[in-house]
Amino acid sequence: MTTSTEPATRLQYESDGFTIHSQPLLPKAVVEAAIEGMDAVRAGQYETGIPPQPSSWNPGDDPSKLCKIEMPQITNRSIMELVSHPALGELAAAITGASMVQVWWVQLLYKPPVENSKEAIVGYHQDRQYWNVWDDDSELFTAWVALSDVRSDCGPMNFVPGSHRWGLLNQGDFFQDKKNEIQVPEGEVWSEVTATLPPGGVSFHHCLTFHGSGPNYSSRPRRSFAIHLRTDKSRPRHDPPEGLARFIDNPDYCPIIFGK
Ligand SMILES: O=C(O)CCC(=O)C(=O)O
Repeated sequence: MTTSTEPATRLQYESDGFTIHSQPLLPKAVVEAAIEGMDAVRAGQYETGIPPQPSSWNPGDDPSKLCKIEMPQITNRSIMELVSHPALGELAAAITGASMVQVWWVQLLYKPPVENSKEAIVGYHQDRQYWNVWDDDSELFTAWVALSDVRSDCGPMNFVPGSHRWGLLNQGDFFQDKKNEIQVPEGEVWSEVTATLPPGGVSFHHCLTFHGSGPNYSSRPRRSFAIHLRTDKSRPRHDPPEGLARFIDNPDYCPIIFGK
């Protein structure tokens, strides 16, 4: 895909550490099928016969908690179709200038409305603090695809512009709000940009960009997939790859969505 917005999008990603594609990128039918897939996985129905990877939320768990299920694409074909959609690969490559883009891990995220819970938040963190299985300087980033209309009242993600240049601070926590403990480097400023997205819209963020999200005050669930991507400029720390990188040699789990 070549659009006139590409250079601006790449520049924004490089300068801010994220970019928000607020027009639907993925076709409605793909999104709707993936919503059905999401509901099936949440109910413990595994179309391929393969369960997801061990997760912090399992079918039958408290519906008021943030539902985070690891590697849902291996259990459901419609989810695999969404995460491996060529439009995603092409935009990811345009943003990074990469010659290869691979999906290496996926998380299903379902944030219930606040009437059920105030605990369903994502604390500010840098993804890289959880990704030590990759060599330093590996090019790693995330495509966050909305399946529902993620408006400002739905607990959308917030990004801290420029924080991808602060290095790995190893502060913050996905599961708890520790924002007040994060020490902003001298001379830098903490500001937040909210990523509202329509169904099928996508944001991309660098692995060092601080991000988090608050409660969902709307009456609808916030539905999304965090699709963790790598480029040709990345290398696992171990041989064979370990931890979250352990499936990268299996294209049925980790499809290459751009290049070879
Ligand atoms: O869904 C959220 O609010 C945060 C997701 C996240 O941390 C990520 O995509 O890296």
